[in-house]
Amino acid sequence: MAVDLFGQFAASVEAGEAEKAARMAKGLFHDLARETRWNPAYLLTMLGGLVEALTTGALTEPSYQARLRTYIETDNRFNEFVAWLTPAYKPPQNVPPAPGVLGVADPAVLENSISTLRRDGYHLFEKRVPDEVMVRLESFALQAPAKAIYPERRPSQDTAVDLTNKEVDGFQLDAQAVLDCPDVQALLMDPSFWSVARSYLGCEPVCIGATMRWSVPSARLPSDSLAQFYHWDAGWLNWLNFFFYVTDCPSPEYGPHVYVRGTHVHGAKPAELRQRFYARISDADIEQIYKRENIIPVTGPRGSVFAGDTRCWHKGLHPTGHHRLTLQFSFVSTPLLATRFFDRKLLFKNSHTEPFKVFVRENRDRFSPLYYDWE
Ligand SMILES: O=C(O)CCC(=O)C(=O)O
Ligand SMILES: [Fe+2]
Repeated sequence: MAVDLFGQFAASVEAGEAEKAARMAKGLFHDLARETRWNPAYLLTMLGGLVEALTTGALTEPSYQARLRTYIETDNRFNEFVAWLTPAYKPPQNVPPAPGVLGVADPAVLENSISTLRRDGYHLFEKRVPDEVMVRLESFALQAPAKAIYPERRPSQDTAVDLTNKEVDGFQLDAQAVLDCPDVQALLMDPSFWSVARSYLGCEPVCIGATMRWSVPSARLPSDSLAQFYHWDAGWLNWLNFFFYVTDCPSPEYGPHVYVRGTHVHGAKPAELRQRFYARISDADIEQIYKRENIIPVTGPRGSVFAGDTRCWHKGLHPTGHHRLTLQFSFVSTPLLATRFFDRKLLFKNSHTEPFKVFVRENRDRFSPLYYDWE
């Protein structure tokens, strides 16, 4: 694979992209040199991690840390460089446009969503998932196995979802139960999410999973475990998330997702914040650096869908008045050098719907064996 990648890389250089490649490589090496003072330990552990991931599918803690540091210390240039290389060995499938729930068979709709994503890092789609699907997902999420998320320092615990429980900040639904839900399977087959992810990532995307979470209102401080402080995600090389509001989220008391527009790219995060490494950042720090009009809460009725490159600063606002239920799909350009999303592989089961099983079998590359297995 490495040889093939090199061949493809050389071909794209020959195809006249040499100047761009050189510019990107120069920027990357410049940042690496400045930030790491060429500390060979980082670079070697990272390369070792890549070889390890390629051969065993595993990513050890030191290689994960090295990859994370390279991401931060090059202020995203490393990831941008890999993103540029990825289509050479994982070209996007040439799939005929299909509308799906986002209606992106219309090229103007697809182009608009991609250009907004590139500029802002986020895009809220005009089309919504039909109400009846969200109603079913909500009832599923009220009785599905879940872990309660407690305020800091109290470990989470397997419990039934109880939105009246005043001690909890939220519930994380069991990932396997989420995949077992036929409505989730139907949405995972919907071509519009794949189209948007494919166009944004420029390669054939891999879906690493679906998560569902309740956030529960309280007068307490925001929850770190529920990502209610500003942060950027860092688990993968390049990715795109889709968020669905399964319950209404019309205003701040419902705890909408908030992002800082345009902060997914190189140069958008000041060194002073990056140097805190992978820390949660206070509202005051963000508000001091970024203009108010660029700090965007995403509000909308049940069924709203938005895509986000969560390299942007973002958080879920802590709800003070109403609970909120979200479904999230994560698509990555490559699962290589990625953190495992869940503590175990998710299983495709015989009990899953027939169309979903066919979809998975026909699209094996979209569901990496690093993340999934058959029962
Ligand atoms: O719940 C939200 O709106 C934010 C979730 C998030 O940022 C995360 O899980 O990393
Ligand atoms: Fe996040």
